[in-house]
Amino acid sequence: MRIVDARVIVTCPGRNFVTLKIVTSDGVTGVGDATLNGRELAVASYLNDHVVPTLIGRDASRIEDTWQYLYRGAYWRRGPVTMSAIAAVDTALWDIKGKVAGLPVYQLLGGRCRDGVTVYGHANAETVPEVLAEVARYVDLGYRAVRVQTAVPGLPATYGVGKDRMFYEPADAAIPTEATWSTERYLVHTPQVFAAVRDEFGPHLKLLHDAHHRLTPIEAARLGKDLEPYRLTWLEDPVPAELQEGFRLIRRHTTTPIAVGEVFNTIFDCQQLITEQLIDYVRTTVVRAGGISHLRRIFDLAALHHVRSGSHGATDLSPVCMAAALHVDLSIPNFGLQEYMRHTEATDAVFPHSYHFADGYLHPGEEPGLGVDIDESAAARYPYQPASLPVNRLTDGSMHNW
Ligand code: KDG
Ligand code: MG
Repeated sequence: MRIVDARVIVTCPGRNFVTLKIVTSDGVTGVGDATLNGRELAVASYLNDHVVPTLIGRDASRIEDTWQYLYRGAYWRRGPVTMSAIAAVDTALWDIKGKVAGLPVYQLLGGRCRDGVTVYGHANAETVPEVLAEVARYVDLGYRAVRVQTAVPGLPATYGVGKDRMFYEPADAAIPTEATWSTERYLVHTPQVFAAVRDEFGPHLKLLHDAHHRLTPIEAARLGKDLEPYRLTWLEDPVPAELQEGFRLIRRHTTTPIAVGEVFNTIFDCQQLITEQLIDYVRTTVVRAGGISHLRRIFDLAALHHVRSGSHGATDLSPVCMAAALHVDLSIPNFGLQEYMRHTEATDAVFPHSYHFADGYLHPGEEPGLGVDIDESAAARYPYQPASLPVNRLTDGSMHNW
């Protein structure tokens, strides 16, 4: 079974997505997500110019060998562009393998470890009373876990708080918009938000919060300590993770669990964090971390060290990535939580899928392969639109992390 065609499809049904569709000599097709928010065309070019020509004629059943070929063969290892491109090929080949076997991919990965995949949604709003109403909306929908973000009083706009309620999308302009940040204001405000949410919803709802890489280790330690009474399931991305040793300092001061990893692209980005047990959840996902094959390696290493998965599932990861993530989530022993930001109706129509939400869980469905596809004629109706993620400045104008 040879690869006879590989097409890179860029579409913008509300936001940009890059999808690879591989076709075999038997007419079986497989899809992989290659979307890298704000840098979509870089991955499309990497695939079109450097990967697709090497795929034609290759044996579609050799997933690991193809992964090694693309990883070692690039010479320039790692990085989000390379690893998103490799992820797309790997995911599409797992999809094909499942279809050929007549089995959903989670069965090829060892079968179910659980009945469903627990997901968390995003409650975000300007004020505390408004965010309480948003959390209530998710609880009413059946969610068992909710991420909570509010505006910080005194700042014009804050990460995680969008115009739309269910469909937060930060990539909002061709040239990045500029946000303003004050760590001092944020550190005072955030514990008050969680005090109110815990008070309203009691001890059992899982609560999460994303600091989005904005703190220093000692500031993160302070926030973790101040949040301890509200028993968060995790505090996400407290500091930028280039300096992995920084997490030792956070750990020394707080029992608030730490989640990191949506920007990681290989096992080497989280090796120290995992093996030194500096984190509790690793948030890598299929498209960012080299596909199903490499993500499984990360989660296996994590399992040895009592670290659980918490895969990224923002709207900039396509339904193809979400479907693939669910097959992994269902089949690993150390699953923690899966992020689930809903896609718009237009996106769902371009990517018909069998996964579905029920009672706080996502289920990948029982279709052979991943159970997701791209409707190419629907995709063609939504041409690429340039869109960038914002940048962030402190109140004195200095550049900060967004
Ligand atoms: O493209 C960037 C988004 O995926 C990111 O801002 C979302 O941090 C995020 C999250 O946890 O979903
Ligand atoms: Mg995040």
